Amino acid sequence: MEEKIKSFLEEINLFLFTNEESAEAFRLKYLSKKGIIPALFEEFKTLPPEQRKTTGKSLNELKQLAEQKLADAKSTINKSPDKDTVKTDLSLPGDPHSLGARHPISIVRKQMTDIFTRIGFVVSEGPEIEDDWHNFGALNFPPNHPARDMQDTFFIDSGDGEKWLLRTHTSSVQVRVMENQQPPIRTISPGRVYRNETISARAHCQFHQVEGLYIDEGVSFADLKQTLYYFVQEMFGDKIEIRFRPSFFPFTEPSAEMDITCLICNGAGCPVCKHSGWVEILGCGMVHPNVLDNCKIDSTKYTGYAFGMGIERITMLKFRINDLRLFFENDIRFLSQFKSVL
Ligand code: 2NL
Repeated sequence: MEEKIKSFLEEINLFLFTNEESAEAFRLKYLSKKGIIPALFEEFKTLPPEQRKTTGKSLNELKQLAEQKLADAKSTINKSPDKDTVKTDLSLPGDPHSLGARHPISIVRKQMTDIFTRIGFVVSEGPEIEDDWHNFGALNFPPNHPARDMQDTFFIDSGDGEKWLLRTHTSSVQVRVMENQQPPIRTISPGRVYRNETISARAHCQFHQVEGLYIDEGVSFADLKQTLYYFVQEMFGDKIEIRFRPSFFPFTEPSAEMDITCLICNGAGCPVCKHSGWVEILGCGMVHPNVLDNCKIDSTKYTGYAFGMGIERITMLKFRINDLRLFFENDIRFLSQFKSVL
């Protein structure tokens, strides 16, 4: 029995108190009615009288130790501020919250609108669901124009007999501005637009545009060229050159497309510019008199220029992105690369 008492003595000395639960477990194991120590006292009663003196002494010592340990543990646990937890290692590093990033399209849209607002353009926005008049009619699209075809435009069946569609350009916003305001008008319209295209690396059914419109007395094509030259130099740096090629749009006359020196090869020729040294970035022209008349602006008094460009195209050139689909997949591995920008 002396042996048993000795081993329990060691066990009790080594017992680790961490919280209230462990103190209660200790009490149940050693001191409660059905615990080890009362059981030892029962066993003690069966000993022959000559052994009782020494064994009784060690057994009392064991009991006192257990009671003392429990009392000490209880007082330290009650004093500790986070008494229910295992000791916290305050030197461990914390869990960081990772920062989000702006979408590259948002970064470039902001840069583009900032460049134009600095020279007096005002940002205008409008609905993405439009009627035929604001998207096509007012903009001088003839009734049989291919853009009005199901193949090119998403039409919406509203069930109320009205013909609705998802806007195919933000010119529709500028039509609303012209209907509500007389010249001088200087506005820039950024926004999402939709076209019924098969999705690939180079085409998508949704993309973003920035369109510009300036109407006043005596506005000329020279004003258009200088404004776009200013924009390109602000956006891409002062080494960039521009060139204009004749083009056609129903809403402008004359119309042109503008190219800039290829940013990838600096004009030397590469696969991105198809070895021409130039890349197309926008369409533009002088606002067609029919468009002004449709919006109740006197086309004998006023002239204006307009332009439209895709934000995706500018972003791809700026950040050297080669697949349009990346903009709409929201893959965190792509998006987090723009954390350091802006
Ligand atoms: C392109 C071509 C263009 C316009 C947009 C415009 C707006 C009004 C009147 C006349 Cl309200 N024109 N916008 C003009 C020329 C070209 O966009 O290729 N965009 C991506």
